[in-house]
Amino acid sequence: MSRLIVISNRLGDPSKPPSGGLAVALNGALNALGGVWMGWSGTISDTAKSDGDVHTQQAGKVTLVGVDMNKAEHDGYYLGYSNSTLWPAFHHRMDLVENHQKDFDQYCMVNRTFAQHVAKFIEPDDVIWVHDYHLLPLAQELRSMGVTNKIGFFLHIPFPPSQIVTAIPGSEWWMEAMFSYDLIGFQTKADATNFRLYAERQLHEDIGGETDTVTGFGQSVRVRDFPIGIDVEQFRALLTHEEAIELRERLEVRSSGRRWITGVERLDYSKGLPERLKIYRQLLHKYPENQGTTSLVQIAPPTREQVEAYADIREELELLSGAVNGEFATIDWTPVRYIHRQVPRTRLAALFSISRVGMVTPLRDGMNLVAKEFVAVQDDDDPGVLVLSEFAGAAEQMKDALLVNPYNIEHTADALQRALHMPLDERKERHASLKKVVEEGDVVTWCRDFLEALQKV
Ligand code: GDG
Repeated sequence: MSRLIVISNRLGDPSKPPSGGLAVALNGALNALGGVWMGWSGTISDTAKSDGDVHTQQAGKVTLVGVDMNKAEHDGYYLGYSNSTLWPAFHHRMDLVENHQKDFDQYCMVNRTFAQHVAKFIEPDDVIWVHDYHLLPLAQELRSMGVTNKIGFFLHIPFPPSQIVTAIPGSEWWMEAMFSYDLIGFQTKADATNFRLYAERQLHEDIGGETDTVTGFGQSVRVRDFPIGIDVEQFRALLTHEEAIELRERLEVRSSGRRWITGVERLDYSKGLPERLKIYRQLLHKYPENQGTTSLVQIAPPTREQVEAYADIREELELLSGAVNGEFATIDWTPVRYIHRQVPRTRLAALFSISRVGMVTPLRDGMNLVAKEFVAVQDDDDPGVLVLSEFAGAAEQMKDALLVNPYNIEHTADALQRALHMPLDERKERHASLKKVVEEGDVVTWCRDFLEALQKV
């Protein structure tokens, strides 16, 4: 079996146990196969050389390679082109896209630097797995250095329709570069189709029938959906931690006769947070029986605060949650509990498990793992209901959630009302089907399927 080389924007901290499912799955595959994980160390150092300072550390069969960045690189590659150009555009927010040549130049340079560093560790039989939009052109850089190994790429965020792709400054360059991969994995069939249609519409290629192979720029790449999952057992096990047990007990006492609607996501404009508060406000207006009995708990930890669009969304959310509370709160009932801090995972699991509704209503999302985490910890005998945006990748698999269009405030408020008052039999039936999807498509399966497909190319 070949060794595995993983390259992602951020290298996990090996001194801490991996918290997310992705780190668990990648660590699992790396430990089984041996290999290298390379990414940004998390350090911004003004003394970092323009070609990056590199630190290596051995953890069993895995070599961890952390690359430092200087401020110009971090600003241009990470805050700039990755998160102010690609992220908004891939989430259909062309109004937020910034276009700065210096950001694009840093993006190209950092990708080249990453390729130069990782090339030193690559052995002839290794397979290489590159992650996410920060590193779209990495394979082409490696090919130009003579690397002939199999290289796969997985995109964690949505892949937009071709008209959006062509509107992104720099896209013709990295679209061509993407054809240097052997395999590209997307979250959904819809994303994979968008990629194929780009080849047909922009490159005038014949994409033929049901084949996974897409041709462009004289090269061919395999393209398929690999929906990511969670580590189901690890997430469920959080409920046995003392902190989770204690929180559940406290919430259960407080919530006798009350219902919780829960939302958890980074404070990102793609997650539809202002719309969620408007939907909840509409629920309280249209169905006043929920006043005094139903609360929305919204956890939204800060993210990418140096990017301007994120400061704007924070302000909007604070105004809206204040307004809903001002309008509806009573002395002994708070409608919205808005927490703008990171909450420990044990507490998240406990909160999901006592919630009547999981409200996962992004305006656009690659997959959305919160939807799967919510389902994983429901009580089979009295499960909560998942209200899920049709614009989350997860909607392609989780068809027994209540699927909603979060832009339609009125209809989504109706769906929320339906979820809050759904009879037990229907809740159980929907939950059983969703649980099967989550268990059968866990993160270990995702990782194995991708690597098997890459080996076979
Ligand atoms: C990208 C794509 C795709 C959230 N708040 C807290 C916290 N979280 C955890 C959640 C979940 C994770 O962060 C978020 O994952 P998502 O999938 O929901 O979203 P993104 O961060 O945008 O991830 C996405 C994913 O990549 C994987 O491919 O699904 O579409 O955008 O695990 O529980 N965790 C803790 N405290 C919090 O306050 N501890």
